[in-house]
Amino acid sequence: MAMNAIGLEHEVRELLTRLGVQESRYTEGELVVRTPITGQVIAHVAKTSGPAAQLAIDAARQAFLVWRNIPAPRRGELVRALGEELRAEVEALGRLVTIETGKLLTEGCGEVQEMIDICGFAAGLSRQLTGLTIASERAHHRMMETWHPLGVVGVISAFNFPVAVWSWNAALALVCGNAVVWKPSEKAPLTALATQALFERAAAKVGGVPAGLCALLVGDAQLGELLVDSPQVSLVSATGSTTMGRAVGPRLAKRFARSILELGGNNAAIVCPSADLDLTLRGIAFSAMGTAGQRCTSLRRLIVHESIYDNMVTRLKRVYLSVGVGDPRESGTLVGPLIDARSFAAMQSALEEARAVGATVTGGERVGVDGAAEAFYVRPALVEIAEQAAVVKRETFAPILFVLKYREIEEAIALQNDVPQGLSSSIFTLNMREAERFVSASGSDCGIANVNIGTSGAEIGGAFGGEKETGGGRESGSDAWKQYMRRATNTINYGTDLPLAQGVSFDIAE
Ligand code: UN1
Repeated sequence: MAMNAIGLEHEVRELLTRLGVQESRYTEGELVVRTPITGQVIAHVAKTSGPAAQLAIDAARQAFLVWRNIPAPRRGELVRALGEELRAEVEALGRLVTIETGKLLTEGCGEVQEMIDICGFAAGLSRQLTGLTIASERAHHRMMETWHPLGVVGVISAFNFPVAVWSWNAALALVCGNAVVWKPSEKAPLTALATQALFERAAAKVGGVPAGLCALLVGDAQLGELLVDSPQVSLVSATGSTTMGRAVGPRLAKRFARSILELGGNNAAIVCPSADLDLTLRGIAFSAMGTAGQRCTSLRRLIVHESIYDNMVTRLKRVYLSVGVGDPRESGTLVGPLIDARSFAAMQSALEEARAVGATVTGGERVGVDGAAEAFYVRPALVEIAEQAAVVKRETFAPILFVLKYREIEEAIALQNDVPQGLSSSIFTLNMREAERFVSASGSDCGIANVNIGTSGAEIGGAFGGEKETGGGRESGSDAWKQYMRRATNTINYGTDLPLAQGVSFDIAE
């Protein structure tokens, strides 16, 4: 396949200009940005220095002191305006996401749609930040809960959803009255610069937004550490590997700061004898091969009933051997490139490890693409394996699908749960007992448990996150907003007496 490599750097310039990013921000810097589509350099971004990052955190704190007193529905107007800017630029920002991460154009635009959706959700939420009233045991007393902004919210995001994850956090944090300081992945600073520019555009249109309310720190892990250790940052929401979470979590706990951790996933789907196999095949294909297996929700393990195993595996092999691998901008492509050489090496070493324990691997080899010698394209790998060996229990951020066989549903659920991670899971069945069992207390132990859809591609309306080594955080919809606020319990005495709770008497003589 021929590829127009020369045009990419020029296109990036055009997109960034259109999205409002100043040229000097991406031409004069020490951070070298490559596109995984060809492996070529497309920009040089200036890193934020330590002192500049500290100033940004200080400014965010000052902005918070103003922002917290602005009524929430008015704060919602800023988020609505951000959603409008994003809506106007879905194509441009979506294309930039594709160039920077290598995901398909439909997925790049889908990511921006996810941002628009959460802005809509948060704008509505800005009029629904409600609290409870609670029956008091004392006469002429009222108890209630009030929710208040926290302060500065730090967001650390990964390369694979370079902008949507920021928006899940920022949209909620902003309507809740917080300031936001964002440290994106070093591999994806361009989409972050563009998103920041769209935010500034929205803020200018709405007016009255304190300077420094949303800040962007571009650079390496040290800037993330600054957010983690800064006493001015009340909550850090971090997305990335379990290794990163192990470093970040205890440091935040040490200073009693809040954390939302979205770490590794090792998501499985169970395919039962009654499953609609055509639908199942499509569900598996999207979750396992979509985004080249580089979603935290990607399907990594398939647990198939022995009665349909051969049929399922034969059909899957056909799909794996014929799926279009190549330039994510081309319409025939379903699997784009891996992010970089390290990711390719990790995939190859996982496949080696699987072979060493007797697994049969279909696919997995590097695919040559014309004009992209420095890029890493792979055929997705289907790996038949007898047991859930160590390599299966680890998250390898690449398109590897391990296939296991089961006999009894209990055994399948036990296999599904027998990994350290707990993000997403699915069951494909038309048997309501199996489906209900799977979503019950003794079923899947994950934060997401689906029936007859794959493990990836969650909507923003639900709370997003997982259990065990996935970190336990929840972002996005439902009541995830509560994590971005502090709760106060208020007891108000509107009577003339002072009764004490629990019937305690404490009468003083004057
Ligand atoms: C991620 O991979 O970090 O459910 C997030 C999904 C997307 C989000 C993935 N909505 O696949």
